[in-house]
Amino acid sequence: MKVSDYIASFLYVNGIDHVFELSGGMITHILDSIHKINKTKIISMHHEQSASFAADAFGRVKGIPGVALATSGPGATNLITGIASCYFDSSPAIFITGQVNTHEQKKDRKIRQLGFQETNIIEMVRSVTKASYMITTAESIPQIFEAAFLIAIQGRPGPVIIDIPMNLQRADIIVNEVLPVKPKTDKSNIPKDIMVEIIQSIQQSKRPLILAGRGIKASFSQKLFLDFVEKTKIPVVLSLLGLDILPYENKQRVGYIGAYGNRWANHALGDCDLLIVIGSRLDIRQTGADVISFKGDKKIYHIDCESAEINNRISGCIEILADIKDFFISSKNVFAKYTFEEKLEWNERIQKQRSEWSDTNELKDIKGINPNLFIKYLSENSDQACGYVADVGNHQMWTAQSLRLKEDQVFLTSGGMGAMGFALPASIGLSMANKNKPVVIIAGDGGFQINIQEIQTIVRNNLPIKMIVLNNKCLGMIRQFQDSYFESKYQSTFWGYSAPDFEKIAIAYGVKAHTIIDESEISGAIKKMWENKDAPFLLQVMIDSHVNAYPKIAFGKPITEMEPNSKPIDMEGT
Ligand SMILES: Cc1ncc(C[n+]2csc(CCOP(=O)(O)OP(=O)(O)O)c2C)c(N)n1
Repeated sequence: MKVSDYIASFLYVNGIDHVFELSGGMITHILDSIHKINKTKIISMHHEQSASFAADAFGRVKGIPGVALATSGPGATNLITGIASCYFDSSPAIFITGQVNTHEQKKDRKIRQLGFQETNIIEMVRSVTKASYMITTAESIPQIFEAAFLIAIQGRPGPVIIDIPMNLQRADIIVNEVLPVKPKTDKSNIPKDIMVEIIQSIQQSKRPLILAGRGIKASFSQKLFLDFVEKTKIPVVLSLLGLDILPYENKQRVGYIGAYGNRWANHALGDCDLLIVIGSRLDIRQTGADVISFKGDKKIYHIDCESAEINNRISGCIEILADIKDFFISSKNVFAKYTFEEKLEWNERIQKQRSEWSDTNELKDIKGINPNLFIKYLSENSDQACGYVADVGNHQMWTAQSLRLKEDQVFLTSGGMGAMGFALPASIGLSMANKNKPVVIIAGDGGFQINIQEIQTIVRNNLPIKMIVLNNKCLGMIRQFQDSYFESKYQSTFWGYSAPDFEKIAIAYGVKAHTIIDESEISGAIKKMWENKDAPFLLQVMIDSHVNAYPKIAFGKPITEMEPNSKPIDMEGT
């Protein structure tokens, strides 16, 4: 069997029905084989970075690896941002890069390059992959693909790269049958004692809280999580990547926490006496820089599948090292015999703060459209969407603060990598992972310009992607940073920066588009956007350049002290 035919068969046998790529000489054999076998759809994009983000989104929601391919040299290096995004946000993915023929590789020679476009991609991405393979023999390929698949999905999911020289792609190997890979079924061993201890802690606590992170979705245990939450009656705060774990209407959902978290949710996090952290790594964007006040006197149970993530920044946590799904299965059995009371006073306090500090009232005296209000209205009127993808910047924070997610709607964004340019290509992966259902993107004018070329991929594939550009004519998040720390000297964010009229750009691509400048136009614009639910649409929402993302933790202070009321005591490094 030709190696490239084996690869194509491996992909479809393992349920990978879409791959994302930009062509080049060194991957032509593989593309030709995928085309010939005709089971997996090849989605040709206009930048390998986009292909990597689409694969990230696809893998994130499907739970099997998203796959992106690129040619050697610039194709491979263009994948790197997306590879790192998968690594930091725990998305299962396999990246396949073509490499020059084995006899054209420089190997140990003290030269820079031998073959045209020869680049050592494996060395470059070692620190942002779970495993990286440079293929040296054709016979090793089946074993390496099986290993890559398992590594990508098992434990904490992440990316694997396989670099395949051109001559080995066209070699022949002996394969009797290409079979699906069987994941291992090892179970984490969680001692019953610790479960009983958690139960007692919950019963004794006056102000218990759960912090839910992406680990719950990554382990596909959302349903089990719901059972856990209902059983224990504990209110839940959500991290940025955990935003879609509970629908907005769930009565135990408190809100979004962190650097730009909902004020009432950050207060709940600051004031709780018992915190159960599940699948969240307590990074600086969640806890703020003041780790001492974050820990305070509270008891923290931290459940995660990676030991190094526990007691990392926040010390004094009680470690439960387990696969999240196993934790829920085990807790279900042990917790069944116990009853839990709702902590009425605590819940009332949270609800009171929530009504006093509503997310749509944070921005005072602004000109034009209030972005929080826009996001609220958008999400209250977009039931047709299977999910939302936010890019990176202030618009991402307004979205996280104000999105009213319905049951089963997903929310994706670039968390750990924080990569501008993520939303447009990721929406393609998300829609395709959901049988081409509608997806809403929320992007800023800066990030949208990074992968704007993918409007063409949307058009060619006739995807129902609704692109919302919150156009504040500046790189808003960094412009806000310059207001805080650089006396409003707006170099490179406002000064020396520009954005086009995105409505005109969309029309040039053949996409219907519309622009609004006033709050009175919001309702009509969203109706227009959904008039044809199956077609792409671009809505440009003009936002005043000086509108900030608030509240924001006053950097260096406790999580409960937020700008604009409180001022930072330190300069953030992120
Ligand atoms: C690829 C990349 N480059 C630079 C940054 C730094 N950065 C973070 S937010 C931001 C501004 C984003 O501007 P825009 O997309 O217009 O969104 P806004 O903040 O205005 O809502 C920048 C430059 C980044 N996160 N990613």
